[in-house]
This record gives sequence, structure tokens and C-alpha cells, in this order.
Amino acid sequence: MAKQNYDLLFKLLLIGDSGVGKTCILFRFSDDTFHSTFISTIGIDFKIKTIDLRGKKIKLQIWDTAGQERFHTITTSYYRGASGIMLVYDITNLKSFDNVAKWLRTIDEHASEDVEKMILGNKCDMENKRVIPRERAETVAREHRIRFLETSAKSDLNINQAFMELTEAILIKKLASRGALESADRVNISQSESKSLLKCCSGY
Ligand SMILES: Nc1nc2c(ncn2[C@@H]2O[C@H](COP(=O)(O)OP(=O)(O)OP(=O)(O)O)[C@@H](O)[C@H]2O)c(=O)[nH]1
Ligand SMILES: [Mg+2]
Repeated sequence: MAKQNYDLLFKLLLIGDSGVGKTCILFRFSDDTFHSTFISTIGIDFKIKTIDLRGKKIKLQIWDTAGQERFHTITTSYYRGASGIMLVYDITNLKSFDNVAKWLRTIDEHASEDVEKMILGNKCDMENKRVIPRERAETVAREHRIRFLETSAKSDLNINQAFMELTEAILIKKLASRGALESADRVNISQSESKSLLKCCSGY
């Protein structure tokens, strides 16, 4: 049998309005390429990239969803299996930012409760066309206790950082829950040990 060449597999999901740059973010991260022609995603697509983090090989399966409303039913069916979700808006497009609240509700409705979230304000290379001040987005992210970064798929700004931060948050959560499980096991063992001790000492 082929040897598994990774320690952990995380599924990530990119969501947000059509045209905000989800596909470009994914291509920049996975292939280090950028295309200025807009080819809207049909339904859903994915890419794989394995990264090294905290001494672990983590295989990322990254699902790129179509932002168009007509694909809502198919795309939301992928939320449940995701450990992390990147919600993208475009800093030059007010509507895409206003819709962040709507996308957050969609996450609440369809994703697992413990999913790690991150908001990305993309296209920050277009400073002259900016309509959403960074502070405004930071406030919204803080209110929802969600990580936030401004990115540019075009000029490769914060793209790697975004995936690393989200993956690290998932990893920390997983290790913490594993640690909790292990200590629960220890409690169970010591309880059963004490029961058998009780048995032997009380002559049962
Ligand atoms: N200037 C600039 N343009 C970008 C950036 N990211 C994406 N774009 C452009 O924005 C357009 C839309 O990008 P996509 O990545 O296809 O958008 P999407 O969010 O995947 O859209 P859907 O698949 O329809 O949901 C394309 O013309 C890209 O070249 C960026 O960081 N800066
Ligand atoms: Mg796309």
C-alpha cells in the first residue's frame, strides 16, 4: 500500500460574492499564478496543497465555491465537511462587504459549529479604488471574533499568511481537543485503576 505522505488532512472552503477573487486567491496560493481575465466558477472546484507547519505535514484540500446565487444549494452542501472557511470580500466593492453578514449567517446555518473562520478583504493593491476602510472591516471582524487580513492575489500580499494563519488555528484547536481527550482517558484509567485497587483491597 502507498505510504501516506502527510500527517493531517484539513478541508478549507473559500466563500464570498462572485468576482471578489476567491479563485485567484487559491491559484496564487497553490500555483503562484494570477489571471486578470474573469472566468466565473461554475459550482465548485478544489485544489490540494501540502504545507509544513509546527513540524507536521498538513495536506490542505481547498474547495473554491462559486459566488453566484444560482449555485447556493450545491455550494452550501460542502460547508459541513470544512474545518476552516475563508470569507472573501473585495475592498473596492461595497456590496461584497455588506454581504459579509449574509455569508456569516450562511456559515452558521450550514457549517460545523467549531469551524475556524477568517475574513479576507481582497484586491488591496487597488488603493485608489478602495471603498471599505481597513478599520471598518477590522471592527466587524472583532465584533464576530473572527481573524481578518487584507490580501491581494494580484500582488501576492498576505495570501500565504492567510492560509498559514487559518491552518494554524485549526491545528491548535485539534491539538487542544486531542489533549483534552487524552487527559480524559487518563482520568478514566485512574478511575478504573482505583476501582480494581478497591476490589483487591476490600476483598471483593
Ligand atoms: N486588482 C486585483 N484584481 C483581482 C484580485 N483578485 C482577483 N482579481 C480579479 O477579479 C476578477 C474576479 O476574480 P475571481 O478569482 O475569478 O473571482 P471569484 O471570487 O472566484 O468569482 P466567482 O467564481 O464568480 O465566485 C478577475 O478578473 C481577477 O483577475 C486582486 O487581488 N487584485
Ligand atoms: Mg471563482
